[in-house]
Amino acid sequence: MRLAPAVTCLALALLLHLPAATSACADTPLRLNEIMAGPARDWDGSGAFSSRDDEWVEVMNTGAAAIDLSSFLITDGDSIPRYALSGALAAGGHLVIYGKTSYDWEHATAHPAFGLSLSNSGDSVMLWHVVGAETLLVDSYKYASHEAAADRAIGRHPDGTGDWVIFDGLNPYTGTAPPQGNNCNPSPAAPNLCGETPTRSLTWGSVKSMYKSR
Ligand SMILES: [Ca+2]
Ligand SMILES: [Ca+2]
Repeated sequence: MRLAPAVTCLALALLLHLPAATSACADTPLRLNEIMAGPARDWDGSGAFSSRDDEWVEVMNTGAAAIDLSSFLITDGDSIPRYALSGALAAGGHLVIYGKTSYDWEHATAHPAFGLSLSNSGDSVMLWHVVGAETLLVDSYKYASHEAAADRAIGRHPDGTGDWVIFDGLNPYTGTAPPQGNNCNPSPAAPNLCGETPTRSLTWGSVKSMYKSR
């Protein structure tokens, strides 16, 4: 069953361990856009595969202006902070947080250090916005185990705004449980495309800025 967004925000906010959570949803164009919970290759380009470090979560600025990311947090289903974003994200921009980035942040900030901690048997990813004394839920996605199989990403399609589908080009899903796969490849730090022509071209400068957060 899919809950209405307002109900989802209320239910999840009540579970939050962070101080002063509220039942409201934040008004920001930043969205969760793609999730790799079951990596089976070296996604972060470190030269080695790690089931912890090579997990990733992609966020997208779906708005028309740049966003200051300094008050956004990512948690998994247990609501423990896994990463606090920083810097800015251009209009239409995509940013990937790898498990290694999360692990390093957890170490530096004295949080339990497990990386993004995305369970392969199903979990949730939540994006929060700290506004004054309140911590508002911006976006969340709960996935099942078939969405977290090896090298399958779950992402919005169309990019930024669509429903969640499995980008399963690297490991096709043949079962019947929703969501289904689209046989397209995961796209960390790039638009979630599947057959369509990119609507905007990336400059080399914008590509470099996306990877600065690694
Ligand atoms: Ca790696
Ligand atoms: Ca993507």
